[in-house]
Amino acid sequence: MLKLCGFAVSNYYNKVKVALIEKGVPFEEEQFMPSQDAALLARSPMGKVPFLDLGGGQILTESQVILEYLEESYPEKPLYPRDPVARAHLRELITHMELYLELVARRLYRGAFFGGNLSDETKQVTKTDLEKGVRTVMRLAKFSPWAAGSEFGAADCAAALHLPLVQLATKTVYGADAFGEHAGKVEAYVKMASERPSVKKVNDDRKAFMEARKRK
Ligand SMILES: N[C@@H](CCC(=O)N[C@@H](CS)C(=O)NCC(=O)O)C(=O)O
Repeated sequence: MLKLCGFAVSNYYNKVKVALIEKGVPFEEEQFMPSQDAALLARSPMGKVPFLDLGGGQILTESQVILEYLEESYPEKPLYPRDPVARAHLRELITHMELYLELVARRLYRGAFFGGNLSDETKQVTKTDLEKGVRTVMRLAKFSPWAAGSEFGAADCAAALHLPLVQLATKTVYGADAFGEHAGKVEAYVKMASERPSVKKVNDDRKAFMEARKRK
């Protein structure tokens, strides 16, 4: 059986978990925290999570690579449209969302979630970069009602996990949502997505993980 490795607070781990649940693919989970330990590096060369253990010594890293593998291996419940142009646009949206929004907002996570210090320069440069990321994502996303159109798909596996994190980080650091005038639209989308059983499951698992951590 496929084994999804990582931990329940990781948005990239949860992106893959939502895809597995949506596609109805059986899987197990094994907890790994990101690190530079040799044991993890032997499985995940950057020491990141998630990674997917396919069995037989085959391991895949990088959430988007894993999503594409799942789509090709389990096509019965597709998360991508058939039309090549629509497929490409969906991939384009995910790429922009991750490169220009989530990865940029990630610079704030240490300060927003772990009590670390952020320099004024980091805050300022990140704010400017986030404005560009928000502009590009709002131009490419449809939210009609799902991120790439009328069907829940791979873009939602990413958006449902990344967008609320970007909102939370920016509200915490700047006291204002990076989505600015689009904040209400994004919030409505996130709320709708969070009612979907796959997304609800990963959100519940994340809360349980965090509660268990607090008790330790
Ligand atoms: N591009 C990677 C990003 C994964 C990622 O950054 N995961 C975080 C946890 S949410 C991590 O492992 N961070 C540790 C690190 O960056 O060294 C993917 O899509 O899988």
